[in-house]
Amino acid sequence: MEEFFQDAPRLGNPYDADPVLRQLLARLLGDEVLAEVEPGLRSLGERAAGEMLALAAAAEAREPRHVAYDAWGRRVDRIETAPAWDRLHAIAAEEGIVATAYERRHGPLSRVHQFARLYLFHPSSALVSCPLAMTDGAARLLALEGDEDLRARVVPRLTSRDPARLWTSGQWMTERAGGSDVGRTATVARPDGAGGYRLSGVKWFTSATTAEVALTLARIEGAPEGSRGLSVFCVELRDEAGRLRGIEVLRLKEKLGTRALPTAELALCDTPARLVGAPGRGVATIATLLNVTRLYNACCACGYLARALQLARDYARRREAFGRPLAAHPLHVETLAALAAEHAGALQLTFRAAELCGREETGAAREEEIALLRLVTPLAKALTGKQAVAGVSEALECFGGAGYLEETGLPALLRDAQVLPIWEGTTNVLALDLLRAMAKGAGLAPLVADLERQLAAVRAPELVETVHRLRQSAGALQAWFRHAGGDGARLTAGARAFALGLARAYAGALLATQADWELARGDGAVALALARRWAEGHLGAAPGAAAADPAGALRLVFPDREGAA
Ligand code: MFK
Repeated sequence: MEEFFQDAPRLGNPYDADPVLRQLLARLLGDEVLAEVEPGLRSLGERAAGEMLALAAAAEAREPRHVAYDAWGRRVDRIETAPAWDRLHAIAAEEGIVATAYERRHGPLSRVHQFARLYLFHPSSALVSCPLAMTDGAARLLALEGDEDLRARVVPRLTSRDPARLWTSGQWMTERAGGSDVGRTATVARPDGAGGYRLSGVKWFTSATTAEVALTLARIEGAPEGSRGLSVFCVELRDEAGRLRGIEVLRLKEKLGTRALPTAELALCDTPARLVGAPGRGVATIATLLNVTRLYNACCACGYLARALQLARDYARRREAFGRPLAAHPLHVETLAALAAEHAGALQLTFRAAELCGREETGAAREEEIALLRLVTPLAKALTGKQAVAGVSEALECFGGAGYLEETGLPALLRDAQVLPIWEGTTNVLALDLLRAMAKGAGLAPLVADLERQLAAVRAPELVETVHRLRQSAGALQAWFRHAGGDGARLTAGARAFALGLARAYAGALLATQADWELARGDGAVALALARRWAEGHLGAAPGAAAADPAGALRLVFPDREGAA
């Protein structure tokens, strides 16, 4: 009998392999702008499936190294990264992954164009997308709140297309006392007598410590405790000779994934820094940066879902089992169809946020769109982070044992996806962020109004039942909120299910809009199937009765009652 060897999956151009993306871009950008940007997207896709993929594998294979001392015993704290990682940074600059949003060639639509590029770039970037996220957020924050020097000297570098000029930025928020509970930040800022500050403290997680600048939080000496005593500072990490300025690298973190990305623990020892924004407004100020990185997070989650789906689809045609390719087994196809729906819903939600973000930052957004963006940002980050982990895990299963083998490169996808629900605010932090944003703003009104506007505009008779289901889902979530509204404990206990349910209902409305638009253009079979499938099986339920019983939950988690607070 002839020996059998299974073919590996092959990655074609991810732009060409993604009709859902192309149709979404056609709707958001319009045919003319899409025709203009398409050659660039296609060539980036080509790079992502070829040159970048090889570089990402090489970067993963040579993890960053912390060199604390030189041969003569001097403290140097060099972080050595793989040449392939450095090359991926250069490609990011050449491809304008950050710059596209700031050049604004397509006005408010520039963010949508940029996100399409990031989406293609990210899964082959070995997480260079992480420093880019922080760089973009820092550029936005400094452009809005930086002093004249930072705006004139640093922002152009953060948004440069020239690999030799591009600077990246870190975002140092996390300290030992808390990643989510930022108010416990212990770093102290002392005035240096010349208009600047000196920072002292320890930063527990700092991503991409190879950056040239970083934005960080610290408490000006004498400021009150808690988050209201914090301010944002800009640190330029190195002097002209390339030496770190009052920064010691304590160690690099050993992580489950994102292994090419140097994540360090740092001691700030009288580090020179500049105040950004108003003193004591640190959390509100850095939120500008956070909201950008949260959208990057969502876009990168979509990128992983797309990559997982693309590989699993290819493999389904190659792999034979029980006498037929996997693609001829209805149950396998059903599994991939569910994954395709998750991917499409994630994409709609994320690109709606990008569309709103682009409108906001170019001054084109109406007040209700700005309010909507504030709600959609945590929703998109929270839902897509969860979807990426579940979706990539599902895709790995489609490869059987091969999906569990390091050499196939597939496990790295899952390890890397696992960071997405964690950094930039966990799912629970984002669910609570949603509640706070609602309390501070006009409640759910901006989201409900937009959801209803989208559904009311759907014309295709094929979508009547879908629209009905989506209205029901949104209605049940609103009803839950109305009932739980006055009960703080019940509201917070149900916040996660509420947020994820809302995200799913809103994504469903966007899928219905997309399907309606494609049907009107003459060929919407796939979009229609995606919207229907989503409304039939991918909506969330309103938080159940269990969430109304925090004491019962406590008993369930700590049956011996010892852990109960
Ligand atoms: C591949 C993708 C790349 C991603 C790159 C990631 C690499 C970076 C790694 C990291 O740095 S991860 C660390 C990220 N850290 C977080 O995400 C922090 C998570 N914790 C929170 O978000 C908490 O909700 C928060 C710290 C904001 C809670 O602090 P507070 O002080 O209790 O917040 P509060 O009182 O709700 O808000 C203070 C002010 O900020 C309020 O404004 P006012 O003072 O005017 O009332 C809020 O409205 C405002 N604010 C808070 N969050 C906001 C916001 N404004 C706009 N947008 C937001 N998201």
